[in-house]
Amino acid sequence: MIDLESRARKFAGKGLAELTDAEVCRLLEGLVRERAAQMPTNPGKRRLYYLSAEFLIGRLLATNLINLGLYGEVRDQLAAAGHDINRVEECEVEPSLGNGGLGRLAACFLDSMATLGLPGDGVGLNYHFGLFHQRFVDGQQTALPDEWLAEQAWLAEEPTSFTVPFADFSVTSRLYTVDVLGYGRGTRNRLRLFDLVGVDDSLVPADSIDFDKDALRRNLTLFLYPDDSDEAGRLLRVYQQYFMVSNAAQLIVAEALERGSDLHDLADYAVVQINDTHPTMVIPELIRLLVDEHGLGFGEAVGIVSSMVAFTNHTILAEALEKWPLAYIERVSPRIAEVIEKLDELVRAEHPEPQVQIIQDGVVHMAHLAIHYGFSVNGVAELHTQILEQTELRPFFDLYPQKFSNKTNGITFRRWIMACNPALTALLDHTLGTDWHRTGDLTGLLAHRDDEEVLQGLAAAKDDAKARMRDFLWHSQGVRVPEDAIIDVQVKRFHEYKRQQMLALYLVWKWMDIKNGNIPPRPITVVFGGKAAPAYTIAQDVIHLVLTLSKWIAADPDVAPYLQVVMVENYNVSAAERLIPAADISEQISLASKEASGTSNMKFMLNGAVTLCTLDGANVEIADLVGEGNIYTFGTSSAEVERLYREGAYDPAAYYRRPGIKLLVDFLVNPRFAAMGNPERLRRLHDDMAGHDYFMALLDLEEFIQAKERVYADFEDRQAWLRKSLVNVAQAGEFSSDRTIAQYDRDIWHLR
Ligand code: 26Q
Repeated sequence: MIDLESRARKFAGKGLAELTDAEVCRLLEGLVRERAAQMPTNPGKRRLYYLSAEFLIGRLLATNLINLGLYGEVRDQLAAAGHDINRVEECEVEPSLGNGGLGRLAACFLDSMATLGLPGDGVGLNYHFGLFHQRFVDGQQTALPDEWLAEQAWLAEEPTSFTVPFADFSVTSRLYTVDVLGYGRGTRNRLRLFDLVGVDDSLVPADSIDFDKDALRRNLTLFLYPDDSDEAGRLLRVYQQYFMVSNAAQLIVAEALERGSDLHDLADYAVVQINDTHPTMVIPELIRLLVDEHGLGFGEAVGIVSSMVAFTNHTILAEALEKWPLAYIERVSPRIAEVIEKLDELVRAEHPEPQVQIIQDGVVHMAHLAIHYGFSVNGVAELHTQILEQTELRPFFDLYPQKFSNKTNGITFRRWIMACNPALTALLDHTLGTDWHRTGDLTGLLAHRDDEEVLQGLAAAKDDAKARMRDFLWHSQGVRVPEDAIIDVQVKRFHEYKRQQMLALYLVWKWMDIKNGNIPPRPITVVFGGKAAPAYTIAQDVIHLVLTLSKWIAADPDVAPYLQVVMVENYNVSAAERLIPAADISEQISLASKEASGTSNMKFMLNGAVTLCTLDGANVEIADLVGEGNIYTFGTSSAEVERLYREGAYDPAAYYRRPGIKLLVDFLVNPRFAAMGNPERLRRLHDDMAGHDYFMALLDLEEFIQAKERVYADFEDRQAWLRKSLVNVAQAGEFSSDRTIAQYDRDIWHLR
């Protein structure tokens, strides 16, 4: 039992009812911290260190209360004192310490490791400014600094501190900890974030994200990278990465020593999972420490480290694979450059094939380093892993087939249904009991596919989520959404391969169709959300197109009652928690072969949305699970897309010339439309789509339009739709990150 009333008196000298929502929030944060402090960390000789440049943890109050088993009690006591717990939750700043999928995955994994009682901590950087805050000005994205640190409540300063030696200076670090509480477990893990002593927040101005990239002694942990577009920025990124991995390596060694390791047996004490290539330099750094600081022989050190480090790949886009000039690494740390050169020589001696070398033309291929000197390589969905093995990393798979495996991504159910969708959670609890909170098993729902009460319950839960979303959109964006609208959502980073531009072209088509008198049976609201890297011009242009379309349609009285386009400003984890539960349709329309997995697809499915997708990433597995009648797939297969690239056989101009397509693309340069936006941006996007279209949006456009019309029509058979929705929820258990983490442990980490 907790007594919030007496806690309030102690905390602020007034009753619970007298506190502001913000004060209640502080009170509850204190309660959580107090409970966490009493919990022991998960025990185990071999500990997992999950190294990641990003941990997109989102707000923590609600999920921490859920994991402590206190949420219901707190909600009820607050309600009795006149406080709405949702309003209280909104008083917390969101830590946006990640860009998107990769960072959010790391956060879900932390929750699952703690829930399974595995001894595993996250290790990363304590960015003073998280992912930029997005604002729309004149129909365009502007980027503002995200100053989250001043108001956060979860970081605790630790006595731990290390010296990180750079080429011509050294810096001191300081460790901060965020407790990670397992669901109903009584133990905890930690997210451990290193900060730079002497970091200078004043380098970042209030109104822009430009700062002095050369002030290295003062900026190493200032800023989370949204891209790597300029030279000074790229070099800073290497400094930042080395700062991260040097701290991580020193921590790993120090803790192993403390627990009795003689370092020859370090691999019995620690296993390191690296989240994409960003922390790859932990390999040479661990070797450096073992050799230079602890006197081990080079060969032995290489052997030890190679049996400790496992690598997850998250991308098949060639341009996103990290390659750093050796000269950069030399400037950051000559010793690390030297270790990498030695590792490269060892590879050369053994494997002469040029395509598997670590250093090629003076450039270090980070993934190659990680594969040769790690013991495990995994992809994040079945199709993705298959493409890695058969195409992208084929020469490596031929060398080391035993290192490769698939670990399909997952999401934590505590946040992505229990915290964000109370009505659906209550329905599932009522129908199935609460075992699914831990097992993730929702297949019991299948027995209810013809159960009228459950189907109506699903409809009511969706209505509840939609009401919450409307409230959110009204209060945060000033947008009104009709009560009976179909909610059709595409939320993710703006990137050409994700093809938001294809959905925008569909909207042009739909606008024309309604203009022609084809009135939809109910209003359709299409919701976009996402940020574009500030230096990624075409992605900015696509955002601009969406914003301009939104304005254009809203201004057309013939169409506005039936079609609405909402572009949510500053899409982040908190916005996702409001939008995803409300969705009827989940847009997962990447060019097949390009999306490694996707994880929002899993969140939407769990919340009862029906997926409209290409057979890409984990969509393929979703389609297998729910079966043909419960998902809409369209578009060119990944094998065919790969062939088109290989043979240079895609000709966008040929598609552009088709009359139906030309009409839509040319709408971007229609003088009346262009006058509503920025003609230069729209012209550039038009020309790119018509003549270049690297990610083949026009290739699948016609099929996409047909599929969308089918989905909207099918939505009107309410009974049949609810059944599809039920099957999606029922089969979502496969995508619990508890399942994913159990597989990492079983196949890679062997923690217990
Ligand atoms: C690299 C170099 C310099 C600066 C920045 C970066 C950088 C930063 C972030 C490169 C990549 C990222 C993020 C990648 C990412 O989020 N990938 C997504 O990972 C998800 C989890 O596995 C998958 O579901 C998505 O399919 C994949 O796109």
